[in-house]
Amino acid sequence: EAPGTEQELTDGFHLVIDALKLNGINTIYNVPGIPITDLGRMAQAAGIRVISFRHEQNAGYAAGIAGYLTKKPGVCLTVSAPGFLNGLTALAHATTNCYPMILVSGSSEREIVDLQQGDYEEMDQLAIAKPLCKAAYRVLHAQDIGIGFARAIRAAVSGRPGGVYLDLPAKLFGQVMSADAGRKSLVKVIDAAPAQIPSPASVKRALDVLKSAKRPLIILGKGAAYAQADEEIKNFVEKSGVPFLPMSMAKGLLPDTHPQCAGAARSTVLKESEVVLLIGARLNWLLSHGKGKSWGEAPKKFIQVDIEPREMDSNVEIVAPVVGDIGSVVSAFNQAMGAGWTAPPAEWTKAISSKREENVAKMAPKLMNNKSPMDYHGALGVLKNVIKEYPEAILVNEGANTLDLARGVIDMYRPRKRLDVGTWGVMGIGMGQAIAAALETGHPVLAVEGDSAFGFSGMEVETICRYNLPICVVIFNNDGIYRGTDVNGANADPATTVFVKGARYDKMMEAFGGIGVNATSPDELKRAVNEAMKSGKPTLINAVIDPAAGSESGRIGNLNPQSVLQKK
Ligand code: OXT
Ligand code: ADP
Ligand code: MG
Repeated sequence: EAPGTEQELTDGFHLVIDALKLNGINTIYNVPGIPITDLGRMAQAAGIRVISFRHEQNAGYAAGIAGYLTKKPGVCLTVSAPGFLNGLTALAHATTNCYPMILVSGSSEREIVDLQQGDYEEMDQLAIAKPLCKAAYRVLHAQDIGIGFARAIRAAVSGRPGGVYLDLPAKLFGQVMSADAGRKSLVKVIDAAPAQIPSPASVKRALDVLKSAKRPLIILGKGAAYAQADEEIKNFVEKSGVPFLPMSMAKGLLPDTHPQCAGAARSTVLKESEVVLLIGARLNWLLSHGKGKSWGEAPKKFIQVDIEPREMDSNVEIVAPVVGDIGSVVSAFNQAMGAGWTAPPAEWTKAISSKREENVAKMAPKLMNNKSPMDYHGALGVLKNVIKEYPEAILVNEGANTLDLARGVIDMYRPRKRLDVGTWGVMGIGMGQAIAAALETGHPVLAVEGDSAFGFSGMEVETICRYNLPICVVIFNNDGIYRGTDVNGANADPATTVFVKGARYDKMMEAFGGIGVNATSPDELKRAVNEAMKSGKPTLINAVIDPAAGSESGRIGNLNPQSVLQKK
């Protein structure tokens, strides 16, 4: 180049930021450090929201649920080896749950890592990430940043969504190239998640099977909620007249109070149904793999709608597989049904309604008790009314008893308002998911947390206060995991499942300037939550629950292996 002619330059830092912005990614969930601290600063300066957490796992859970809520990949940014590994659990979780997410991690010198010469935070991150996510890529040259991000975005959201790992070695960020060539190297991903239209034959086969059923059932899973085809799904369910059972995170896709909702008659519909249409729900452990005692004696026929062809016949035979995206499939159903659809026999729908009414009536008085210390039902009765009053609020929920009982008690009214532990039943999603939900939707968040569950991400209450988010955390404090009453007969150590008795989690929130409340009765709880929902101020309520109230593993105690030798 001739001396004196100044060429406009760009570098790896700026190309990463430009690639994100070009593709409409406006938020990064991160923990700063070498080599990505400046990337975070520059991204913030360029107008991207950079949310800094206290631990990468929580940033990762935030990114995953942001992906679920928005259908755009949530981005988590971490440092090398330990930061990467901290984020990796969340990436695996996103993949397991079909949430689109990209984990972007800085990494050490390739040459030194490959020769294993002991670099700062040395680790072959790409190799480690690969088996735990949907796709993993490394970018070595600044001119490939554009294509690297395009691949990552498309891999995360197309087909069955999932987690993608993107490895960015430290050296990449400082690499310089001409700004013009840099701009040209960027890729705007066109139609990142193309519609996948089902074959007309598969649609007809599915409707024929459904129509022929005397006792049909629709099961809605979180794939159906993710699809954002809310109107189409509602129209289809209502037009069909078929009872529906929402999986945990599909609650609210249609209101739990909808006359066709069979959520409160779960055992009955699983046992007695004859044809089951799965929409965005897998026949995994949560549905007892589609067989065995919970499915009863009556022979079943399964129809399944899913974007992933390999999901079909994964556990039992699927007589009518429909492969496509849920929006396209359900609108094809709606069109093909025409006007002449007859509702299922009243005998079936009435049997379900009466079972449902029976269960609801059985539960109602438990929800009204004003015991102190509280039991689960007394406290949940209050929270049920809060969500009824604020149906736009997002409910985040984890724990064992705290999870299982809240799922049953708290009715949901709108789609994608219930966010919980997902397919793995993982503790630790709480604060990350609450923070992302507040940021991505602008709605208030109510996080209902077991005291153990909360502990996995509790330090993020500082993050909640720092960003002044409208999050109300209610901790069901029963002094331990499942219960606070276990005793160790062998030595002076506490039993493995119990915590410090009478702990005051509310003080943690006060330490960072938020509002802390200790609530010992349903009345106190009600006052505190209502105040939090009204004020929108970061709030943590320590709800004192009877330590004897819970049961081992909540409703899944049957999954614990038993020892015949164990001395009781
Ligand atoms: O029809 P029937 O008669 O059967 O009745 C059903 C419904 O019809 C009825 N129902 C209703 N009745 C009336 N009204 C209404 N509105 C209504 N709605 C429903 O109620 C019953 C039950 O309905 P449900 O819930 O739908 O059905 P069911 O049979 O339970 O469904 C089966 C499942 C499997 C689908 C369901 O149970 C489910 O989704 N379960 C998920 C369970 C789960 O994921 N649990 C979390 C993991 S447990 C555990 O391993 C824990 N750990 C270990 C650990 C984990 N997980 N992660 C990590 C990273 N490390 C370690 C730990 C540490 S839990 C845990 C901490 C626990 O302690 P905490 O302090 O946090 O919590 P507490 O227990 O509170 O102390
Ligand atoms: P749940 O836990 O609620 O039962 P799962 O996570 O088991 O739900 O199942 C979700 C399913 O939805 C997955 O099999 C996934 O492939 C599918 N899925 C996700 N998004 C879509 C979509 N847009 N169209 C079709 N299927 C989808
Ligand atoms: Mg507990």
